[in-house]
Amino acid sequence: MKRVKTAILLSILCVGFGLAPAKTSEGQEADVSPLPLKIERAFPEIRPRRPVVMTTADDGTDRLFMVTQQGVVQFIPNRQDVTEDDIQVYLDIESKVVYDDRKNEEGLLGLAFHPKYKSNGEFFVYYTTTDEPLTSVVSRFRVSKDDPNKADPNSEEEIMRIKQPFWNHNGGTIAFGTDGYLYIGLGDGGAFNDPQMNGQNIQSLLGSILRIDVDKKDEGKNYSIPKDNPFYGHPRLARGEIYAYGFRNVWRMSFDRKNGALWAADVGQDLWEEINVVVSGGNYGWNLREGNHKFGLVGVEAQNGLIDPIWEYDHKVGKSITGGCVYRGQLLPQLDGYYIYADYVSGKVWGLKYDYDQKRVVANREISTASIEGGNVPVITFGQDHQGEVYLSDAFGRIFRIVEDK
Ligand SMILES: [Ca+2]
Repeated sequence: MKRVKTAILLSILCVGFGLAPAKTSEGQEADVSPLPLKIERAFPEIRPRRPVVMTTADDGTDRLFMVTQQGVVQFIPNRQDVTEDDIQVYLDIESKVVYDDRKNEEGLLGLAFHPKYKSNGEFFVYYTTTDEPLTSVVSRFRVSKDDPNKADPNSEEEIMRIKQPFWNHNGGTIAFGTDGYLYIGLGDGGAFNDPQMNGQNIQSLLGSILRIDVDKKDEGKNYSIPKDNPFYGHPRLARGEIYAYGFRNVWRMSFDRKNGALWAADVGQDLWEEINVVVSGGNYGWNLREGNHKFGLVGVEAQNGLIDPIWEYDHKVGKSITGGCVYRGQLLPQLDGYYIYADYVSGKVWGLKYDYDQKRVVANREISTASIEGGNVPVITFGQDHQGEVYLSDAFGRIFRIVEDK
């Protein structure tokens, strides 16, 4: 009852200040006033093809690496005045990668530099290969021995192959946690409703986030399964690689640089887009739940064992979430701790603040896209540079940054 009264009071206060209160389906109240920030073009002279990853090698050089979904890893010096002539090709595997504009969930989808890249020269990619049948590959490559600006194209070592039943829902984010392990986000395999029930099947890698050690090799594998993985040591019951499961198609996950928390945005099917803070062994509900709601004929009400998202929005707000990262940069201290995300279809961008201790969202505030031609931005990914400054890119190859809205 107290909670209801507080909610009513907050609603009145918000209306009083001209703000509409926002609620998740669990009744949380959050500050939804717009952030006094806006999106503007970054690196305005360049327009790479579908830049689905933007990241740093964290090797002391201030290069911003960009992955084209078609299969090329490029970098630019991290200066706003760069031109097309400044773009350098680091690795070109386009001939190995399947990509088709009509099937735009395939391609070179992930890139992660080893935390010790500066000394070992290793980096990792995730791509859908041209091999039949449909397959995703996670591979290790190395920088060339005599040129720090080129990868050695012959250094590929496949870490893992994952068979894909359908062309869509390939996930594809790979990222190193602060624990030094490689995390791999996999979709449910595709089609509608997760027909193979991969999300809830812990004997299938699909529909899961994996956690592997790429510095060691178990017998018969090119990687090792960390002993503290939640399903370690029970190969007949579950795949030891699984860190968390119950996902439909995580489109972008990232680690909070301050505390190592893993954030994953899961793209919804019918009604709800969701944001999760992921813990070891967690079951995030798909395909029994979509957002905070029962899904499908066999869906279930919330219960122990299924973890609902920390935030959701419905398909009146947007139809396909693009997850970003928690801002820990220097240029915008007022944005510190906000998780930046977007919706690909509605073209809106938000900053969401989560209280890790209280486990509740305290703010979900829009960041203006009004100054961008067209007024909305079909964001396909987010990235961070060496300093933690955040970049966004859209399907047209435009790259953006966040600045004060003066
Ligand atoms: Ca979920």
